Amino acid sequence: MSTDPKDDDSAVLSRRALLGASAAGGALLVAGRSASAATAGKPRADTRYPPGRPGRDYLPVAVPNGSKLPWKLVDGVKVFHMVAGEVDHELAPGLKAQCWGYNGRVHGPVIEAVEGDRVRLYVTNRLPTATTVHWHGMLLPNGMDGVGGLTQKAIAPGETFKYEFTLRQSGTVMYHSHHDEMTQIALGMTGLFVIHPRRPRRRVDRDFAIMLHEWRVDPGARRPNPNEMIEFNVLTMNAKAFPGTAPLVVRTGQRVRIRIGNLSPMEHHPIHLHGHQFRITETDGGEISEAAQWTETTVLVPVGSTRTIEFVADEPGDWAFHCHMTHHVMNQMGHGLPNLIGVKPGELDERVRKVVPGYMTMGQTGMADMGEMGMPVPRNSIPMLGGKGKHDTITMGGMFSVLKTRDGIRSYKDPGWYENPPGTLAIAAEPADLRRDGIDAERPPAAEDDSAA
Ligand SMILES: [Cu+2]
Repeated sequence: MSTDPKDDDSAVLSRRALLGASAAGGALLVAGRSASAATAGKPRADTRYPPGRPGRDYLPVAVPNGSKLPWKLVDGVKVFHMVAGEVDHELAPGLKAQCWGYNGRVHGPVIEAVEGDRVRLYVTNRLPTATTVHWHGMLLPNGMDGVGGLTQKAIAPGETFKYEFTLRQSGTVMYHSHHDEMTQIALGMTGLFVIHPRRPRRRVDRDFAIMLHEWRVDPGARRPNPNEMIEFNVLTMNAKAFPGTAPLVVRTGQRVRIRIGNLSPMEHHPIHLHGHQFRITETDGGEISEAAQWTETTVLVPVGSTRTIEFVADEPGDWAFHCHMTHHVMNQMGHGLPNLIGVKPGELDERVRKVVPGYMTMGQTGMADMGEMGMPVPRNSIPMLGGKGKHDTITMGGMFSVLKTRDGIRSYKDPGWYENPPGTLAIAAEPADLRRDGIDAERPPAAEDDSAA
C-alpha cells in the first residue's frame, strides 16, 4: 500500500494508526465496523485452502447442452487452459452459425472451482484478431481483470497469456472477452464461472447452469451479425434455441438450483418457471441473506448479471421454463412480419398463385398455424416457432426449455413426455359436464361491470 501522504488512502491510514494506538472514539469504531461489514464472509485475498474436489467439496453443476472446462492440479494450483477461436455451432436443428467461442464450444465451457482455490488460467488466442478474458464479477488483483488496453495488453493471435488469482468469494460469476466487446460477445465469447462455497449453507440435489444470449442471424446467413443493436432473431439458453434446448431433468422432491447468467448484447430477460414458487438466493454479488430473499415465479436477469433461484421440485410434470418476452420465445422467421390478423384474402390467393405457384396468405389468425404447417423456410434458417409436444405443436421457440420432474427416476436422461394421471389433464368438456354446471356456450354470462364498486 502506498504511504504517499497525498494519497486518498490517507484517511484509512490515519484511522488504522489511531485504532492501533487504542485511542479510538465512537465515531472511529463505527467506521471500522462498516468497513468490516463490506467484506463480511469473504476470505482475505491470501486465504488459501486445499483444492476443492468434486463430490467431496461440492456437487458439480449440470450444464444442459453445455460443457465444462477440465483442470489439473499443479503444486496445489488448479490449472485451466482456454483456447479462443472460431466455432461451427448449431443454434437449433437446421440453423448453423459461425461463432467465436472457447475450446470449440459456444458459449465457452463452464469453469467450476471452490472458494479459496488458487486458479491459473492460460488463454491461447486462435482468433484472427486480439482478445482478452475478463473475469466478470470476480474479486481479484486489478492486473488480472482482463480489460484490453486498461488492465493488460490484448492477447495477440497466436499468443498465450496467463491469469492467476485466489478465489475469494462463492457464487456464480462469468467470463467474457473484454476486447472489441461488441463483436466478440455478439459472436458468443462468454461463459459461466461457478465458485462453490467452502462451507455451503444451503444444499441442493440438482444444480443447473444456464447462460442466456441473443443473436442476429439473417435467414440463409451463417455469421451472426455483431452490428445488430435492436432486432435479435435467435434467443438462446446455453446457446440453443427451442426446440434445440435440452430439458432440465429432476426427481420429484429434489431441491433444485438454477444459476442463470445473461451476457446478451442488449437485452434483459425475465425468466419464468411454471408451477413453482422459487426463491432468488444469489446474485453475482454472492449469497442473499435469507431474510432478504423473496419468492417469485419470474426472475429478471439483467445484462451483465447472474441470478440464482432455488425451489423444491414437488410437482411431477413437464413445466415450461422460458423468457417471458414474447419475441424471445420466437425464432428467426417470426419477427418484422406484416400484421395480417383478421385480413380476409378473398380471391387474392388465387390471383397471386398464377404468378407465385403455391402461394397462400398466412397469419390471419396469428402465427400458430405456421408452426403446425411446417412453413417452408430458406436454407440454414428455422421456422419462427414450433417444437413437437406430446399433445400438439408447442407454439414457442427461442429462450424456452422444459423442467421435467419425475417420480423415482434413477437417470437424468430425457424421460420423454409426462403422462398426466387421470383427471389432471385439461380436455374438451363433455356434454354431461356442461349440463350439470349449466354452461351454454351460446349464452355465456355477461361480465359484471365493476366500475361502481
Ligand atoms: Cu428474453
